[in-house]
Amino acid sequence: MSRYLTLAACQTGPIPRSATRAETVGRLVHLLERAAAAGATLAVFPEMALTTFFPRWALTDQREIDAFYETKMPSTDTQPLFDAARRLKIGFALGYAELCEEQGRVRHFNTMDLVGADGSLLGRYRKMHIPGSETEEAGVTTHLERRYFEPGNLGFPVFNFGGVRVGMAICSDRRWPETYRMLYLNGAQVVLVGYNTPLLLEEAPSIAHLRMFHNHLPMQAGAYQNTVWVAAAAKAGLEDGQALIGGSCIISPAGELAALATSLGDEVVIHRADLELITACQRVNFDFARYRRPSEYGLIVERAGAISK
Ligand code: CDV
Repeated sequence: MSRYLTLAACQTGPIPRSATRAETVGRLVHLLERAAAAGATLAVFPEMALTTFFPRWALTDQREIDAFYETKMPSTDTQPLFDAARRLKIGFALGYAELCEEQGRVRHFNTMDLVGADGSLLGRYRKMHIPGSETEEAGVTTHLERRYFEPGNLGFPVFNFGGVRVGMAICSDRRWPETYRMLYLNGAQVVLVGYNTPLLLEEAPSIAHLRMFHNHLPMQAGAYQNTVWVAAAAKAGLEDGQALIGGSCIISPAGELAALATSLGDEVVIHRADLELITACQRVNFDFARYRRPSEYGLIVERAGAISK
């Protein structure tokens, strides 16, 4: 295994509802070309990178809703991305809305696929932490992911990408420490994250200015506390009337922001990740097998929320 892996976080600007899949895939191929030209061999695209972030709307027409989902990966529309990976010798992780049939029923997942540098499908992750609600609440900015997706059912898998162990996480997943710990314990060295984070959501006005801080804080903590590299790609800018935060980045196992987006548009954020830094960080603070106390952590899997007295 080589000591270095050059990572690319391929941020996109808004993907309007009016864009065709072919147009959007064309933009993603262009980003992949820029990433490969800069020396990257593994890239990550945002959550739901093929469509507008439709869970901002309470849609009711099932045909209209189903048009946002992919039923096949690759499809005729997405095949150019897989061809580009093979041509450019660069792998990628792609977030999209997945519609499939499992256990005799139709399922909807918020999914990310990992594709190898030969264009083959290496693995799949389905978002675990589905935020928001199913229906609109009066006076509240809506985030209706629970209307459109069920929680993932594939665990926190880690895949072999040319000798490097890679896991994935999708948007809200990045705020939960369990995500990184599960991926770390499954052997991850690199965690690829895709996200769509609205700039404004209902929360205490006194902390509204901390949106970008709260974007990076859990990813930096997750990287540091689990000694993994994190590459995170945002959808950014004003998409169909809603401002998305951006801030795509690459974070080292020391928790440092190694590279950061400077725009709210299509942009490639690159960093040559030193995989040896993982061992160095483990040496200083995190000899996990020696110091962790799994026998004392039972509550973490027994309870979802704290008990109220
Ligand atoms: N797409 C997301 O999962 N968004 C969530 C919030 C803002 C609802 C996020 O953590 O960014």
